[in-house]
Amino acid sequence: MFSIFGKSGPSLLERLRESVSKTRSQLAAKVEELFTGERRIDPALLAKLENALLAADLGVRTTREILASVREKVERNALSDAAQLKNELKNQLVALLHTEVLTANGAGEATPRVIFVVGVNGVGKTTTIGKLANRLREEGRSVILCAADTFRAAASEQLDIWAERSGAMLIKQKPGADPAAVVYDALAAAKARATDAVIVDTAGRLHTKSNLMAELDKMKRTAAKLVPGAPHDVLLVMDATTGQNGLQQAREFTSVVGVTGIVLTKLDGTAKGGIVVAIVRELGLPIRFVGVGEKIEDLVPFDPETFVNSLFD
Ligand SMILES: Nc1nc2c(ncn2[C@@H]2O[C@H](COP(=O)(O)OP(=O)(O)O)[C@@H](O)[C@H]2O)c(=O)[nH]1
Ligand SMILES: [Mg+2]
Repeated sequence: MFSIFGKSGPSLLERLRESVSKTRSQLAAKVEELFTGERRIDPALLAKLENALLAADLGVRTTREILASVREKVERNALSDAAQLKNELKNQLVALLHTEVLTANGAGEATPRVIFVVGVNGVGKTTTIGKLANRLREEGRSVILCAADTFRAAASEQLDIWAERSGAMLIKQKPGADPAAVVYDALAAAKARATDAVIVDTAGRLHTKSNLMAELDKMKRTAAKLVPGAPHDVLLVMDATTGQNGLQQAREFTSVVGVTGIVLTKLDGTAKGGIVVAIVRELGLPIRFVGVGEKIEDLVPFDPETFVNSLFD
């Protein structure tokens, strides 16, 4: 099994906690008084709670559903004071975030494990690949990075830097090459060398959306021909700072490329960390990792309990 996808230790949980500090202080400023003491739950308190959740970018639908359920519990006296309200809110959020992985494809033992990384330009794909490669290398895995973003020359140069930093091997072709051909080369090399993992960087230009999606499809088919069941993971990278706008772009990808999980980057740079809930809710996909900075170690496995506790405590 690849333990990088598994549970993480206390220091990483602490880093996840740090990454939502902006969201936490914004939420706290709005809801602290709501949750303290034995304040009774009244309509004014609920209205404040609603505003705070919306401001944190939980999304209209989720906020409405949470509020409706809270109101219903208040009416039948199942909830009365603020402390209970806080617990109820946490439980609901944790439950919402526990989305099971949709594509169970037995990837645990596949060699090489083939990981596609997709998403629009600038969200942090290449950086995330470097961080992922580094985690795998720290586990003692051999890694090939595949420069299948052949659209810009700078893309493979950037990936090359991450390959060097993480101790991974880079497979690339000339700018403008067919991305599927680079995938072919990378997987052939991985098979020949019994490499543990191949991480594929992809182009993210949206203005040629239908081409992009056709290209991704071809890359997937090529991968499957060389390695049964590949790609085992298709990670969609999303930028937390784009908020709800990112969701529409994400849907374009999920509808075409069969995304298996989300990496949410730049969580360190936003006070709207509630987008985590909106993403899981709207896309029905698990968040696998969050990006908490620009450095190689700034990638943390996502954990619902830690995330929710970090938001409120
Ligand atoms: N603060 C912060 N910046 C990030 C994170 N991930 C990526 N970035 C920055 O986002 C910018 C775009 O990243 P890049 O990997 O080139 O995106 P790509 O176009 O999707 O490949 C770079 O300046 C990265 O340093 C993160 O988790 N936190
Ligand atoms: Mg890139």
